[in-house]
Amino acid sequence: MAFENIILEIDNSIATIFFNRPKALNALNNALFDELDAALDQVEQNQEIKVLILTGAGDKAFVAGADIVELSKMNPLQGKTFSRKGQKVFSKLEALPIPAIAAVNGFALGGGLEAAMGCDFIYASEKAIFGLPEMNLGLIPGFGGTQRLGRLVGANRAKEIVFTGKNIKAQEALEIGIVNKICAPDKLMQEVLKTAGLIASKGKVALRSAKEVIQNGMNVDLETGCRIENDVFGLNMASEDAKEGTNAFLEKRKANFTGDRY
Ligand code: CO8
Repeated sequence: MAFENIILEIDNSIATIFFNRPKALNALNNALFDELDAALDQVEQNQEIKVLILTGAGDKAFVAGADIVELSKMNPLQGKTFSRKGQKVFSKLEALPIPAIAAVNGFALGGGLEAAMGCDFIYASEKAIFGLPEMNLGLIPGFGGTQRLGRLVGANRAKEIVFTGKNIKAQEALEIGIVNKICAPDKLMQEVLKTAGLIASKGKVALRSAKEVIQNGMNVDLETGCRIENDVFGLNMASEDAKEGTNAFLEKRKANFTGDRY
C-alpha cells in the first residue's frame, strides 16, 4: 500500500512513522487510519525492527485530533464505526511486540493524545500541548482516551482533563506523568533516537517479554501479574539471547543478541 497520509522510514533497527497531513495539523482521517494499520503490520513483520517512533510531520503538530471536517459529516453509526476503527488501530500499536515511543513535537490533542498513549512512553518538545478537547465539540474521546488517560494519570486527573477540555503544557504533562521527558524542540528527535538506540541494543526476545509482562500485568491483580511474569521469565530463559547475555557477562565481553525466538 502506498502511503499518502503517513511516512514510514526504516533505518536499520529503528522505524519512524510520521503523521503526514501538516496542512490539517496531521488530523486523523479514515484514510490515515488505514495506512497506519498497514504500516504497523509492516513494522511487526519486519524482524530487523526493534523500536518504533511515532511523530508528526511539520513543526506545529504531532496530531491535532480526529479530522473534524470528516467527523462533522458522520451520522452516529458512522461515528461509532470510526471510533472503533481508531480504537483497534491504537490497540494494535499498544500490542506491538516491540517498544514504541511517541515523539510529541507540537499539538497532541484528542486523537493525537490517544495515539501517543498507545505508545509505550512519550517524549515531548517543550512547546508540546496536550489535551482531550472533545468536550468543547460536544463529544467525548473515542479512540481509547477515556480508558488510557485514567490508567496513566489516575481517574481523578483524567476526569478533570476530559471534563474541562483544557490544554496542558509540556511541563505540566511531565509533572502529572503523561510524558517521561521534555526536550528543547530542536533536540527532541535526537533524544528520542538516543533512547531508541539504547533500547535497540538489547535483545529482542527480552524486550518483547518485558513489554508483554508489563502490559498484561497492568490489568490484573499483583499476584496474577507476578505469575504472568514468572511464566514469561521461564520462557525467556530458554532463548538464545538469555544464554548469550549471561555468557557475555561472565566472559567480560559485549553481548551479541541475535533476537532468536524462544
Ligand atoms: N481536524 C481537521 N482540521 C484541523 C484540525 C482537526 N482536528 N485541527 C486543525 N485543523 C486545520 C484547521 O482547520 C486549519 O485548516 P485551514 O488552514 O484550512 O483553515 C489548519 O489545520 C491549521 O489550524 P489552525 O488555523 O486552527 O491553527 P491554530 O494554530 O490557530 O490552532 C489548534 C491550532 C489549537 C490545534 C486548533 O487547530 C484546534 O483547536 N484544532 C482542533 C483541536 C481539537 O479539537 N481536536 C480534537 C478533535 S476531536 C477528536 O480527536 C475525537 C477523537 C475521537 C473521535 C471518535 C470517532 C467519532
